[in-house]
Amino acid sequence: MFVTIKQFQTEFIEHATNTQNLFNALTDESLDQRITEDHRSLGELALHIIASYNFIGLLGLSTPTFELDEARLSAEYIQAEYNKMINAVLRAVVTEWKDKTLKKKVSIMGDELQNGAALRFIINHSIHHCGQMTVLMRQAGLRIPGLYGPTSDDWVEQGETPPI
Ligand code: NI
Repeated sequence: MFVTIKQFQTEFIEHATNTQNLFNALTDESLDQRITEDHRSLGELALHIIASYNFIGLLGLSTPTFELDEARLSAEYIQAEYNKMINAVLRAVVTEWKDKTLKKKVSIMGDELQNGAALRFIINHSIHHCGQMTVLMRQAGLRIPGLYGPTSDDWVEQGETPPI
């Protein structure tokens, strides 16, 4: 769990920057990419990541609630909504909480956890779905930016042979 706001801020900015790069590689045509009809499409995974930040509101922070506007759905809409949400989350945590707030316990859907652990959970959850997105992005033929390590596209672009 996070014990200081600074610690959260540093990691959140790194994660949000990586994820924004990933979302920026999406195209309108790729949003319906899916493995089977029973699983989320690439666009649905991205929207799920944005909507998962609605959870932050349950911690008492004044963050916006994301609601999908079907009529505006596009890669550009997803990229802009993600950007809006992460900036709001970062601003809220940094301005509304102190280090000691991270130790306070909060009850979420029957589970009691500390705020610092809840923030850790929300980032881990996003990483989990980003990994799923990269598989669908590969299937859709997109150029995949590195997240927590280089993708094979990064290696090739640097003139290297991707390791097996
Ligand atoms: Ni999820």
